[in-house]
Amino acid sequence: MTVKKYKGAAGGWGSLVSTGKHLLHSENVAKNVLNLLKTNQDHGFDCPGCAWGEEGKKDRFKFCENGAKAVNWEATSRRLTPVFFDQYSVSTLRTQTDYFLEDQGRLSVPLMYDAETDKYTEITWEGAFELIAKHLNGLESPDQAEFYTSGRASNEAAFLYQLFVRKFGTNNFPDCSNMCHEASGIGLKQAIGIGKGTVTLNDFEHADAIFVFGQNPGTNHPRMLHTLNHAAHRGANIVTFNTLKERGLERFANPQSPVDMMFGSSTKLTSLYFTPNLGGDMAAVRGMVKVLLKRHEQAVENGDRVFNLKFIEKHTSGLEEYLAEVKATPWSLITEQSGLSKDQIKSAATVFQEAKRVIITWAMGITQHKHSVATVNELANLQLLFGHIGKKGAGLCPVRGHSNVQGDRTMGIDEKPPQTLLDNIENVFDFKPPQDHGHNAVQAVEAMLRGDSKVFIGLGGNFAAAMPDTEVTRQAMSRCNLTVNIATKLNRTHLYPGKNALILPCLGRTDIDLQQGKPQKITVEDSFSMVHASQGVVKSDIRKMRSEPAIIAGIAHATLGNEPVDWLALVDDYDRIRDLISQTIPGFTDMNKRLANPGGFYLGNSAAEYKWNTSDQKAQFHRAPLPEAIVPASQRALSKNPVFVLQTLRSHDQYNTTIYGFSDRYRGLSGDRHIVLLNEKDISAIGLTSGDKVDIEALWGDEVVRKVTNFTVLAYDIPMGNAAAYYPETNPLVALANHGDYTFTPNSKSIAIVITPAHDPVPERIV
Ligand SMILES: Nc1nc2c(c(=O)[nH]1)N[C@H]1C(S)=C(S)[C@@H](COP(=O)(O)OP(=O)(O)OC[C@H]3O[C@@H](n4cnc5c(=O)[nH]c(N)nc54)[C@H](O)[C@@H]3O)O[C@H]1N2
Ligand SMILES: Nc1nc2c(c(=O)[nH]1)N[C@H]1C(S)=C(S)[C@@H](COP(=O)(O)OP(=O)(O)OC[C@H]3O[C@@H](n4cnc5c(=O)[nH]c(N)nc54)[C@H](O)[C@@H]3O)O[C@H]1N2
Ligand SMILES: [Mo]
Repeated sequence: MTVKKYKGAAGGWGSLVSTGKHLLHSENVAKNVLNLLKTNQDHGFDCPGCAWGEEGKKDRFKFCENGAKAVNWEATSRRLTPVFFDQYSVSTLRTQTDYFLEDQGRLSVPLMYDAETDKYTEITWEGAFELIAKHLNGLESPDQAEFYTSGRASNEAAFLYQLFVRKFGTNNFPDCSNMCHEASGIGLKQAIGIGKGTVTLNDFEHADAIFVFGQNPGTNHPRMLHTLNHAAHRGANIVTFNTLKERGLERFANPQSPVDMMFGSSTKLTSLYFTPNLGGDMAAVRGMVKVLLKRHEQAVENGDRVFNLKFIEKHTSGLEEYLAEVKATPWSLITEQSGLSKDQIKSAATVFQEAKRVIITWAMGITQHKHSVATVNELANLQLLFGHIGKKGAGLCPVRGHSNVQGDRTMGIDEKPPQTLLDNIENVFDFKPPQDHGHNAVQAVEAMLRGDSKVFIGLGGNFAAAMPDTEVTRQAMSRCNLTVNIATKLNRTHLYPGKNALILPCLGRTDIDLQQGKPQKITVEDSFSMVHASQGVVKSDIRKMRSEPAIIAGIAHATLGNEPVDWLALVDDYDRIRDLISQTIPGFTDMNKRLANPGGFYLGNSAAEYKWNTSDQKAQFHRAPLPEAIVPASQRALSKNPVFVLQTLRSHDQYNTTIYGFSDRYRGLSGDRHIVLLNEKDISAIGLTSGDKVDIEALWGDEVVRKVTNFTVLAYDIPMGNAAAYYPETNPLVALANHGDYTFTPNSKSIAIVITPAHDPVPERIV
């Protein structure tokens, strides 16, 4: 384990060197150079990394360092064959790291679990489909099955999947969005009538100020740094709220700029950087509004104004009640909860007030708390006061995670489907889809645990590692009669099989997808509601892999026959799937034709056109009191030791549960992921020294002990009382019931913990 402060800018040579290393590790260098040149290009594939959008410019390179990692990781030449499972039983594989599991290469044949030998062996595709059909058709009710989706699935795959599952008879669609941006969807729908961001990439070129909340784009959306870089060069103010001083938000050297690369120059991105307490953003924004309200009232006395009264009058409701709430919020609570001083909050308010056009972006630092919906509402409130929605250069921008997580929802991967979707399905396919809400991810685990749900099917992802309360989630999976995972790489979830289990190997974004000898394209939707095509270009060794649409069609055909569609014929030509999407999903008319447009097409955004699809057809101010405390007194009282608030986050060398390596370059950390970052003063206050081994125990208040052991505590620039550690290693600390209000999203960014010297400081684990 080494700690060394990273002094350089984000990007620059460090990014190039890292990209080269991962290129070599793929053992597929020549082909992957071609792959990288096709990343995010017209007639190429959409980067399987994040959901940031494409700039229209004809850049030769449209990938970033972490996009390159994702491409190299998928397009490796290594193949995982049945021979591997001759060597390893599932129990032995459980002792291996996540890195080891995925590093074995691409899954290449369908596999079935044999409980007697505790090994996976090869099965035919037809055998696999029949087994699934037998289990599904044998259930007493379709609601006894769970159909998970991770956000890499294409629109075509997602559409087929939801059609199959609804015809089968359930809305049980737990998905990765349930753990991710659920609060953004719910909060924005309440406020502005649509659960998506209101800006396009072009808006960033016109904003005077960009406020970035709870997001680490240098690692998780690196192409956003280019956008921020342009904005900073234009003189726009970038204001950051992040509990950690993230290097990527401070300084950026553009690897595509010859000047930056030759002369080592870089750009200062953030002009004002605030480090609030975890969960303190709602308080900070409330404070900003309090400052602005006072200024507004003073201005009004002088016949002037600060708020955009014309916009408020014409487009909004609920102002009075909201402002009453703001007045009732005491400064003492605002400064205590945010950890920011009144002066700091005032300075943020001033930048906001002086900007004519403001964009607010956010990610998991906002959405993974108990009060996340209220916080998203608060961000919307601030924008509404100034009319910063619908005009050029202004708006709300939840930056999505998985590259097609937004598209999957649009296609109907939704346990609470809108009535219009259900009605459209009924009209087009002539059957009545189930009307009751289905299970989200937390409810799915609960149902499997109770034994109510007996079949789990995962379209991508790593459910058992991504979900909280690791032991409980794994038990839930093991109790199923059948678990099925459609995947590119072996992962932890596959090692917690039900009584029967299948792993079905699928093609990824970088692979050429041939159906009836004809290459197929798929489509995705980015954070800016742009839909575009994606197509693998470099020939790879696909063995027995099948495409996701083909696998779903195979399952559907075996389970339902040709009802309500000829599944297998649809897959012969994906244009046919898109024709059905055009008929069923609003905004997709003439999809096949419109895809011909380079860069794809824009779905539009009702709020950006001043159409508010809310209960009163107005944009709504929502009022909510600040939470009493981020860790309630009752929880603090569970221990005599000092209680810290822990966030679980991503390193620079991972994609969610996929671990590419052990270097968190911009944070200057490398070697081991079992670490916890604390303020130096906090470390001495609990009688420890940086580098000591510790155990971390969560305080929740039920009987269960939730603990991870033998972590290294490290002194770090982090506000006192706050802690940070990596996901998924710390997922065992989050109780399943510890989730957001209305969202059921695990509170992965505010876990109450105590830290004690390691009870058994034996380094028993392999890295
Ligand atoms: N390379 C790479 N790219 C990815 C991913 C990946 O794992 N690797 N994951 C993808 C996915 S699915 C998602 S959802 C996104 C995630 O993108 P992010 O949301 O950027 O991911 P996290 O690592 O969870 O980082 C949370 C950031 O918010 C800060 N933060 C945490 N809590 C708070 C808080 O309460 N207040 C404030 N102000 N700040 C806080 C943390 O310090 C950290 O900088 O990235 C996507 N892109
Ligand atoms: N503690 C904590 N927990 C968290 C989070 C956190 O910040 N803290 N973040 C949450 C968030 S934001 C999210 S989105 C979830 C992520 O949860 P998931 O989406 O379930 O997890 P991933 O790690 O992205 O899934 C990786 C696996 O997907 C498979 N895969 C990769 N590409 C493809 C493909 O093209 N097709 C198919 N079928 N499979 C593919 C590979 O087998 C790989 O092992 O985790 C959540 N969990
Ligand atoms: Mo996510």
